[in-house]
Amino acid sequence: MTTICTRPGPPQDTQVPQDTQVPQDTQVPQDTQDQDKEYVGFATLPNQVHRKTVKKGFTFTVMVAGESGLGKSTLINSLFLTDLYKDRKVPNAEERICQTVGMIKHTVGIEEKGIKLRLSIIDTPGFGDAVNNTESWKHIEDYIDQQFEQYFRDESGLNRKNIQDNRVHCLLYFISLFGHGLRPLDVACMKALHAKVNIIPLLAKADGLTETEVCKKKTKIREDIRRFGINIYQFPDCDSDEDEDFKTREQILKDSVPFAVIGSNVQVESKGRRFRGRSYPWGVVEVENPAHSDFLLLRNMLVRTHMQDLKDVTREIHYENYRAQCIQNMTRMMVQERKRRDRSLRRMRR
Ligand SMILES: Nc1nc2c(ncn2[C@@H]2O[C@H](COP(=O)(O)OP(=O)(O)OP(=O)(O)O)[C@@H](O)[C@H]2O)c(=O)[nH]1
Ligand SMILES: [Mg+2]
Repeated sequence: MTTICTRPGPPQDTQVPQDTQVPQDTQVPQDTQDQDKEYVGFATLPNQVHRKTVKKGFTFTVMVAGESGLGKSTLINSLFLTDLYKDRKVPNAEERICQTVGMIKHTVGIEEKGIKLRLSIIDTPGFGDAVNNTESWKHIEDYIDQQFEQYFRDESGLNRKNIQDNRVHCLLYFISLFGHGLRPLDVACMKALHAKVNIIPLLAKADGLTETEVCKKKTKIREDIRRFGINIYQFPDCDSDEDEDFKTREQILKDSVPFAVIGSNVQVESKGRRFRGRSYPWGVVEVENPAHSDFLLLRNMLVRTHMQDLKDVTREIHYENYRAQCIQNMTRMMVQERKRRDRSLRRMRR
């Protein structure tokens, strides 16, 4: 077998300098010596991978989409505990028009226990307000495509080191609580995007519904998703050797789709506690109370349990499809170009 790629320089970490070798008189217990004989050492590979990836840091990009006024901006603000709109002022009519066509990308660098995460959140103007809503999601589709295109270009370029991954890993799709299941616009939009991005459907403003209504709406939305052949993000199946606790948690997650969410930008005070919530004349709703909404389930899933899987599916399925399509188009163009050249050569010879 020939080695294609080698790293320059001597393998520093394989040579133990004389002075750092274990002194002969140091007593190493017999069972440790036996173990050392049995192990080659590749069991440390996960540690090596861990160290390397931690050094590089992580990136994750979330995007929101859905009809206007469903609480997209409010929810992403609540989700990542950052007041992204601290200096938000009530926009005048002119600014409102700007807002509806503009896409806003917020990037926050977060560090937790030495792990760095560059989190990008893309807020999009809601659609459905216009007289003609045909393809009102086009700006979202274009944005996703542009990120794939940029990545494909960077990856095919000469310098492939330090490529910035701006691909959209997840699209939180907001569904109105007022509809009976999915509206035609939701179906059209989700079908236009489902092959490009991981769609996670959300039932917006769940505080406007009773518990039974939430259950009924969820069932209807799930039925519609199946009926219209929409491919939303599929949670990975559990391995048979996973513990029961893990399997139960995963099942709860799967059964909760679409996640019923509540957003709020303010802290409310009730019974001596301060929390992110919404205050009404008849009581308060807590954004992070599992009895009130699936907000915590969603945040845990995005940040704690499924971030890597969302990235893997983006890379292995959505981006691969895009890449294959690009290569196919390029090949087709090259063949056409060659045929055209051959034809003109033949004409010249005649
Ligand atoms: N009842 C209720 N109201 C909410 C909730 N989330 C947001 N709102 C309110 O709904 C209104 C619209 O919220 P936004 O977050 O601006 O909605 P949006 O989807 O970003 O709207 P566009 O940017 O126009 O698409 C605001 O008055 C929010 O306070 C919620 O969970 N429940
Ligand atoms: Mg908004």
